[in-house]
Amino acid sequence: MSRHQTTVFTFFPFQNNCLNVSTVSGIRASLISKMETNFIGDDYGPLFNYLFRFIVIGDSTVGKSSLLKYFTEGKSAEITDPTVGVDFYARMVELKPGYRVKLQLWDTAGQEKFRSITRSYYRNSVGVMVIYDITNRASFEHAASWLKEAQDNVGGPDPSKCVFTLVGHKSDCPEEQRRVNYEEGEYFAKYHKMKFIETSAITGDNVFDAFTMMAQEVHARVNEGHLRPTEGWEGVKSGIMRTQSICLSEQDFQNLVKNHNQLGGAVPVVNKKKKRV
Ligand SMILES: Nc1nc2c(ncn2[C@@H]2O[C@H](COP(=O)(O)OP(=O)(O)OP(=O)(O)O)[C@@H](O)[C@H]2O)c(=O)[nH]1
Ligand SMILES: [Mg+2]
Repeated sequence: MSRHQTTVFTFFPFQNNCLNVSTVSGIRASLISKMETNFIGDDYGPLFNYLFRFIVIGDSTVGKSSLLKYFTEGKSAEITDPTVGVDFYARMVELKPGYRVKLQLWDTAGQEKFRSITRSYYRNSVGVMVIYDITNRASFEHAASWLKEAQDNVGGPDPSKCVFTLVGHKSDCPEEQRRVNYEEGEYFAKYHKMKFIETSAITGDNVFDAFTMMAQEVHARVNEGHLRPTEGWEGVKSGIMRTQSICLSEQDFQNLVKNHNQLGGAVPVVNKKKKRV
């Protein structure tokens, strides 16, 4: 049986703002292709590829907190208190196999007295969900002013590229309680170039789709180059990688160190130890 010496070393997890993901991905890709025969681990997926921040707005009692609770916890609370100021939720979604995006979700108070607090949260959001209650006509009529406030306050490299979604909520309610037709919501959304969906935090209908639809759209705009992680803006951030282990021969290890030094030492190489295989 042949025996040869290998070197195991680890890439520590890092944040993209410390180290450029594309640089590291490029180095890692070329490394892996060069060292194919020595590759022993399968823990190469990132923890998440991107982080997107969304904000959820709309009149009080339309069901914003219930919708977010259902999306992040799989259930809605039986009794809900009005949100005071701003609340925060998070959930990971997989946009395609192995491609994860972390969603950070700001839940805002619909009550007028909190308006000045919630207004400051638009700037660092890349996605805005405007919610109305399909059984409450006034909440639909106020959607235009919520949308305008969001459009005036979102930030990022190109605020016009932020993604807006209109959500008609409480779709579980009986038809006789409905005060806003599906077609009216759809028309409003089309007119304002928004996505549209009806949801329920009682049955869970379309809850997951509402958020993933918006995440997919943000991701498409990131891919097209319209949106990107930008210093001083929290709407889109690059992801975090896992700790990774690769097993290399001594010769490959020496080559890597040489390349690593030529690249200005971008890849942290630690935990060098000898291993017999
Ligand atoms: N039938 C039905 N009721 C819902 C649904 N979602 C929420 N509710 C009810 O609507 C009421 C208000 O829900 P919240 O989630 O607190 O509303 P909110 O928009 O967060 O209100 P604020 O925090 O004051 O802005 C509660 O009584 C919920 O139980 C739903 O999908 N269907
Ligand atoms: Mg609330």
